[in-house]
Amino acid sequence: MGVLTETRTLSASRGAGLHATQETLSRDALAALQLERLRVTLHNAWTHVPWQRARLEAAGLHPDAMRHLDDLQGLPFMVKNDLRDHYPFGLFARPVDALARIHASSGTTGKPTVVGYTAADLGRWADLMARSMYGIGVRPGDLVHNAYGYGLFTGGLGAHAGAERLGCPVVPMSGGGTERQVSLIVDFGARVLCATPSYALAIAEVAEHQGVDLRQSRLAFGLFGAEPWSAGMRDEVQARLGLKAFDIYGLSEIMGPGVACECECRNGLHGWEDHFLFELVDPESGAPVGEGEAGELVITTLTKEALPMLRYRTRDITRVTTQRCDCGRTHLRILRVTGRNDDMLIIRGVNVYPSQVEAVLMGRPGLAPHYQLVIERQGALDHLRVEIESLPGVAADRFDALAQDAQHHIKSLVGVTADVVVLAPGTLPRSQGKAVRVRDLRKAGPPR
Ligand code: DLL
Repeated sequence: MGVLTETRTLSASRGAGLHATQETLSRDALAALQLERLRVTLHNAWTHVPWQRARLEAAGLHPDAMRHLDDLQGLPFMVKNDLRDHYPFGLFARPVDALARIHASSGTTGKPTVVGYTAADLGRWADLMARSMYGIGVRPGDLVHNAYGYGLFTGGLGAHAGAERLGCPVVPMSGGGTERQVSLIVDFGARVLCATPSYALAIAEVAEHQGVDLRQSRLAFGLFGAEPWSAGMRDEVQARLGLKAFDIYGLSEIMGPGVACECECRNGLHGWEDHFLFELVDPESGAPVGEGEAGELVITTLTKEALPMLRYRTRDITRVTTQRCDCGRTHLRILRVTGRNDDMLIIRGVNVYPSQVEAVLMGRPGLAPHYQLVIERQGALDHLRVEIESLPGVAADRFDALAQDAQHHIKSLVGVTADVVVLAPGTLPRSQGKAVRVRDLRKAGPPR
């Protein structure tokens, strides 16, 4: 049976992982499997995607001539614009009538990025989501409350299919209607909450306003991702929802949620190497960076039929380790994704990721975990203003002192000068999906 049509029996009964054999393959066995699957993927791309074939030919890479995984490094990277340039289906390796589903990400400018799946692709995606959920401790029968958005975004349907595959009943809530989310979490006895971390926090806040203590609910696991979040944010959502929060990573171009996920050790996210080849490169030069160094994640799909992606630059900055995890899984771990390359701000020559500012702000006395960075042009210089809410009950005459304190810590820990403005609770918009952390007023023209 070819690897692209493989079916697998899920055995949840033994071993640490749902797919214990695949999750604990030796690094050598994993590399051998990756090479075999890479050849199949290259064949698929070569045969069915003219643009990919031209690239492979130009790089002198015939699929059969692949001797080593490193041979792939001769191939130039793919970027998001390659998908946009071939909008909508130009890079698909299957005709539309052979697809089972299409997703798309909106993007702020221009055409959306469109991705497609065969039925077998959807099956493998469900498997990987089920594997990810099992790895954090979710078990068949646990009720999953899914507050990721359903629709073109991959979060909702991705988590949904994974939960069903694992044998969990799913409540397909999608985002929004937060008061109702709170009642159903309590009334149905959800064990698992799937949401962006910022929306999980919004749910906690609405529950508190309603006088509902979700810490007393049956919630035990949070599977949070789709946006960067800091360790402080993890502490916050855990304390307010009374669950253990886990980080899950993915992107629609590669699959959707479940490309990588934390295990019970919560010491990095296992990137599922039997289905993806991960590289880490210097974002400037494109050269490989060593283990433990920060770089941009580049991913090649190894089992996708409909949309094989070869050396896709994710723009996500992280670090990687191949050291064996205490859980026994051998698949590499990507460390917390601190932000996208595109999110990086340059404020008076200092490079800043919003998540760095978040890491400083979380847990500072008197401050709530609701913030936004506002970038303005002042004369020839960019200026950063950090707007953050106070905790409820903090007297307004303390706001200035809290702002001074936060400003000082941002300067000393991130190295950037910011004006901090402390606002009353409830002032800033709440997210129902991915939080908008940056308001860039530089492109809005001069103030009127
Ligand atoms: O956000 C897929 C997803 C859904 C992942 C639900 C996890 C949970 P896209 O909308 O295509 O797909 O956005 C992908 O979101 O390149 C990262 O920049 C960011 N991202 C996703 N997960 C994380 C995470 C989904 N755990 C983009 N930490 C990615 C930080 C994340 N950033």
